[in-house]
Amino acid sequence: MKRRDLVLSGMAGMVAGSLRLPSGIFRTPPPLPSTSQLAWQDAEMGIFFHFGVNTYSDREWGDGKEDPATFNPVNLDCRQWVRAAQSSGAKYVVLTAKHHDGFCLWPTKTTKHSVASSPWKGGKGDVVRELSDAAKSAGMGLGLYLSPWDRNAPSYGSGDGYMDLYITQLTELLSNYGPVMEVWFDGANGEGPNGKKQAYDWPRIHSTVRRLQPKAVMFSDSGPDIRWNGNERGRAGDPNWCTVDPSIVTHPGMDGPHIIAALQNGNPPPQGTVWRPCEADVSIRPGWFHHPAEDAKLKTVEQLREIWFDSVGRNSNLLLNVPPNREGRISDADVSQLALFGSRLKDYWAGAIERPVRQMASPMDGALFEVDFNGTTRVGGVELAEDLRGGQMVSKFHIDVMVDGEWQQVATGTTIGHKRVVRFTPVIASKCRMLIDDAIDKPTLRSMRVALA
Ligand code: FUL
Repeated sequence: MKRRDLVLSGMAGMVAGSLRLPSGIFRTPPPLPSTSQLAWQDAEMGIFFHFGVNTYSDREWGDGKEDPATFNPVNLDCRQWVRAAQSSGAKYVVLTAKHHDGFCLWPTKTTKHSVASSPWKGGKGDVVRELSDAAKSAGMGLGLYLSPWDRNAPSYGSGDGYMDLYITQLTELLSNYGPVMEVWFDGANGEGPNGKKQAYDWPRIHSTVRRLQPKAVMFSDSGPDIRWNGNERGRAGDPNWCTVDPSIVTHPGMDGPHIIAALQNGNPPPQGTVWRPCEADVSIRPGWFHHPAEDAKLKTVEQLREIWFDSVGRNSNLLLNVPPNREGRISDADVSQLALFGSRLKDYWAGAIERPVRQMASPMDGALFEVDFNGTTRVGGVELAEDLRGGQMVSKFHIDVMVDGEWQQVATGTTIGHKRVVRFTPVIASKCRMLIDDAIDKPTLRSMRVALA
């Protein structure tokens, strides 16, 4: 959106003084995040655990005919999962409580196709309980994935009959395990055991979550609270708006280039009327479930770091899948990779220059935010963050550094949002500044830090 589209109000903005930055207001107020959405965006990174009968059958999609007797994680240790997750810097975990095969990792009353029919702990085990306890004591958020597609439930495809079962499962999960931060609805929707497809009653599903866990955010292609990023490579779009036009992706499972573009980029206001930031999911391994043949095919730490730059560094959360193995543990290779990834991220920001942002009047057509290094230093990247409480505003900016007393432009960017990281060829400089070239309305910068190189 261009400035000429704004209704100029003449009001003094957050960006003060003689600037010619848009000082307009919306005809209608901009979409704003809820407290839960903001808290979730601040969490930035989660670890996904795909675990279930597929772990034992060595498949990615079970057909629902798996024998529960195959499920036996003799050394299950969810505290080890959570420790591994934390070492990467992640703040929440998400478990496949039920994948498309219909096998439930908690002792549900709705079906025998669950841990209760397995030999694990004599049928008295409950993976959801163990993970929720481990996450709680580590201070991590808990997310639960409950696949709407169920290839085991005989009622699948029957309409209300299956919806009743699904709502009961959701009710069990959201009533018995303490606070749930995120509920993950997968877009995959195939046929059930009778060859029938099910029409999902999304309003009923959403209202159940709101009633039982009002603070949880709901993920799906179409939200309602957070959206899929449009690929399974963990890469967010550029630009990436937290706001969307909800009439484009109306339900999970839609496909086509304009759907993917909407998921990747969102839509700026005024077309974007709903706050629905994105989550980028990707697996550390080729598959989502653990397969021994993939033990040596982990993404490198360098690849993981690039994924972080292209997701968290582009106004998206990152949900990195690290699948537990048949023993019920995260394999050693994955554990080390997570820890190394976490420390590489810390290294990148070690010594970063982070001062209270100085907001200055600029002779140029934009707001100016400047950081003085108090001497010269070699720098190679900038992290910007908008204060989203007033909405997401910046649509174009550039970065200059001062070299030998002269400003040099080193990077340009589009949206900022929760976080935006831009990297540039390392340079020895004495100051760094960010200029906003275009914005929806008056932006407020939350922070700016400059990475040493
Ligand atoms: C997809 C599923 O079909 C995959 O098995 C996996 O769970 C992935 C995260 O979402 O839609």
